[in-house]
Order: sequence, then structure tokens, then C-alpha cells
Amino acid sequence: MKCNICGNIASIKLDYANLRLCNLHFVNYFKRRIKRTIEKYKLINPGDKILIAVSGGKDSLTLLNILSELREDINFYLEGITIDLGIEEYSNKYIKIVKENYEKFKVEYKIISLKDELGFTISEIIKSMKRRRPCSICGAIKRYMLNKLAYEWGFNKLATGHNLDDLLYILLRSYIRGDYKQALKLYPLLPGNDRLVTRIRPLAEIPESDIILYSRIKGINFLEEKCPYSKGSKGFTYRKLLDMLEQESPSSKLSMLRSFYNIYKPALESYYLKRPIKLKYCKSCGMPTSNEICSVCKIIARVQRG
Ligand code: Q46
Ligand code: ZN
Ligand code: ZN
Repeated sequence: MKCNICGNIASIKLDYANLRLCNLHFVNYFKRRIKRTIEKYKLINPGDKILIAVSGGKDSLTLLNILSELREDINFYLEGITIDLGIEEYSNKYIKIVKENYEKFKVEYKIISLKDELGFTISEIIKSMKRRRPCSICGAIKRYMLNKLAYEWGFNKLATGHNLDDLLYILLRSYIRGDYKQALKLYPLLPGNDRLVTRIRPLAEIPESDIILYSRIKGINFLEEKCPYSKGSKGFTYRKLLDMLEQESPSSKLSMLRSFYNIYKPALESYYLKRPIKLKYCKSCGMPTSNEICSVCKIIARVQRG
């Protein structure tokens, strides 16, 4: 098997692109595709102040590596944020790894303790609410905290490491639940307004398998261990289904996302924009919400009541 670019021995086979590549040309190809996403969806402009959410997993650390390399070319400011969720040993492990990577890639960062910010750790909230599937609560709290802090610290963009598989999983889930509001948020750029900071997802068109390859080739040390609360999550089944589809018919993942962007999303928008969602401000914390009190303030009030 020879590299399609240089003719040396190829170590990587990308069926979706019908390419065989050596490590060097895979890395170039990977970076070029992310740059193309950034340009195509106008994710980054010179002078931007970008806060990147880093969890210690392969996606956010790969994005940290790529954005740290691009910041001089495009001329934007980059800073990292990691939330200490207080999930016992698991949190200690990812915090150690993110610190090493922030230093390696020379990116300023802040580690924020959820206990200090909200008064409770994720473990305490989950125990108190006795939920079988804690990820929806944890996800809502993380999104809330990231937006709130990015806004309060004066960043105009919040970058996350969502990849192609993550977006397709959310798309499938929202289709099954009939949750069109969630589906409409699936785009590499989610424009903000007022207290809602613009969100960007530069890895939106990159399959998870490519991110694993890239991080291994580049020697990025990431946490492979899964969060203890992720056991039994339906996400694994959805992802397995998507992988089977891709194996049967290479490039179906990307085609699925592109058809959604080009055909289904505009159709949904033209239908639902006739019923726009009115954004209010939470009467308790002042952050944007579609209700009187935001979901995170409701969660915290419930945990405080015990
Ligand atoms: S940290 Fe939180 Fe994840 Fe753990 S509780 Fe679920 S959402 S799995 S990415
Ligand atoms: Zn090559
Ligand atoms: Zn609130």
C-alpha cells in the first residue's frame, strides 16, 4: 500500500476519501480539512477572543493543538477552560492531563471548580437527584457554565471539540425524540446574541477515527478512561450503528451531515422560523433561557432543598 501523495509506504487507509496516506501526509490532510471547515463556515476572524473548552479527551486536546498552531496565522487570542466537575478520581486524572497539554501547547488556561461556582459537585448533584441517566443534567450544567464564564470574561467565541460522530449522534437522537430545536443547533457555527456567546465547532466534519489517529501520531496524551457515569449511555449504541453504516458504505457519515445542512436544516428553519423561540433572561441568574428560570437554577434549587 503506497501513499497517494509521496509514494512511500502508506500506514493509513481512508476509505471515505479513497486515500492511502503515510503519517506525514495524513497529518497535512487532517489539518487542511479543519482549516477548510474554519474558512467555509467563517468560524474564526482576526482579532477574535476564543475560549476553548478542554475536557482531557482526544477531541478537545486535538482542537487545542490545532488552534494553538493557527493562532498566529489567523491572529486570534486563545485561552483554555476546564471545569473540575468533582467526579472523584476521574476529575483528578483529566485535570492533570489538561494542565500538561496547556503547558505543552503554551496556551493560557483556567481550571474552574464547579463546587466553588455552584456550591455542588456533579457527583453530589447526581446523588441528590437520583437520576439513572445523569449526562443530560451534567451536559446542561457544563453548557451553562461555559457560556456564562465566556461571557463574563469577555470572549466573543467559545470553541468545543465536537466531531462528526458527535453531531450525527445528536442528530439521530433529536430525530427519534422529535426535538427539532436541538437539531437546528447542529452547525459548525452557532451565532450568539447578547449574553449568549457564539459557539464554534472546527472538528464538525472530522470523523472520530481520524482524531484518534492524529492524536496518536502527534503524541497527544489524552485520557482514555471514560467517565464513571457514562456506563449504559445510549450514545454507544447510536455510535455503533453509525460505524456499521460507514463500514457498509464509506462516506455515509459525511453525506448524512451534508444532506442535513443543505436540505433538511433549511427546510426546518423555514418552517419553524415562523414560530421563533423567544429568548428571556433567567430571573435568578440573568443568563439566557426560554423560561422564567433557567434549567441550571432549577437543578440547583432542587439540590438545595435536598
Ligand atoms: S462528564 Fe458528565 Fe460526560 Fe460524565 S456525567 Fe455524562 S456528561 S459522561 S462527557
Ligand atoms: Zn506520503
Ligand atoms: Zn438561571
